[in-house]
Amino acid sequence: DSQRSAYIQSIKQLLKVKDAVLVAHYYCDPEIQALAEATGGCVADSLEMARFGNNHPASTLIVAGVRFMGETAKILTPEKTVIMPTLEATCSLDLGCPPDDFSAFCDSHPEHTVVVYANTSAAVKARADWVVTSSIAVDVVDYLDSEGHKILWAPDKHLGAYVAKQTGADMVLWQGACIVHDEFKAKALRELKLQHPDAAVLVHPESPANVIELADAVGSTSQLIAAARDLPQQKLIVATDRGIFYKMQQACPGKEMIEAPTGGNGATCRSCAHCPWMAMNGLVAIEQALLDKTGREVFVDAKVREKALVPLNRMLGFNK
Ligand code: CIZ
Ligand code: SF4
Repeated sequence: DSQRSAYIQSIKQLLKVKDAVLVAHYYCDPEIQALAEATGGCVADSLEMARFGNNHPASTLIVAGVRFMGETAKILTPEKTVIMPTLEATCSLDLGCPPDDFSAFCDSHPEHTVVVYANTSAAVKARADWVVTSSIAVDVVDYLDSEGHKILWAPDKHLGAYVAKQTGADMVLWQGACIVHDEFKAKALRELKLQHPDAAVLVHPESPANVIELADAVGSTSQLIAAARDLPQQKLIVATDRGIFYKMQQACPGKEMIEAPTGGNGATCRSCAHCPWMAMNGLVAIEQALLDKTGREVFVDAKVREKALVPLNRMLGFNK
């Protein structure tokens, strides 16, 4: 409608005036992803968002995603102004891994190499030897295992269990979960597969193990988009945040996409799987952030930044 297009016009103008670029995650609402694309920004997973922000010449980054993504951007490019549509956009994995408790957990496993998922606070990253995203978790752990490391993994227990299974590495796991992916249900998915025997099942590894077992492809958001394009099936059942359908449909426009079921009673819940924090990145909030960054700018303590930069740079420099 006309109000939405007025916001879009205003944001386009403000991005130019403020020398800013919009970096959006795949789980943001489709109109935000479209706006990032239309304005020379990017739509990506957290690893590529970090790379893009790092390499882009704009002096201000608007990070449409969740808090840890803004923090990562600030850690990597402290000279830039990093703004988020709202600093309230957090993540259940980050919330479920408080730095002090995590540090005590590390202290109780002194012989372990600490590998943390990108979905953590800067303070947790500062305590880690490695940061990984789901797109490189298996490769990094496989490499560390081959070098003889025992691994302490945090915070996502499902992703940790999946990585341990794939690599055979010796891993102790923090017991965190993503409130979105933890809701996918194996029983209902099995029933949905029976209704659509010709469909391929795509699952993000933050989902429970019994859901992952039913998958034809398991991977990070960018890996699932590639699998959607490359698999021969014309029908796809997808277990991850529904925001991903925007890029998935671009990657394979002819294919039919079905949301994997959440909730226990066998009912396919349409549009349940959407991160409430990703959903906070709306047009109004983006415009406000560009007009007045007060209370929306990301800062990271200098000492924390210096420590967190080490495992983050390992992640960015890792080539399997
Ligand atoms: O679930 C998330 O927040 C993901 C998949 C983040 C990422 O690595 O892009
Ligand atoms: Fe965190 Fe899950 Fe939301 Fe991703 S989808 S930001 S892991 S709560």
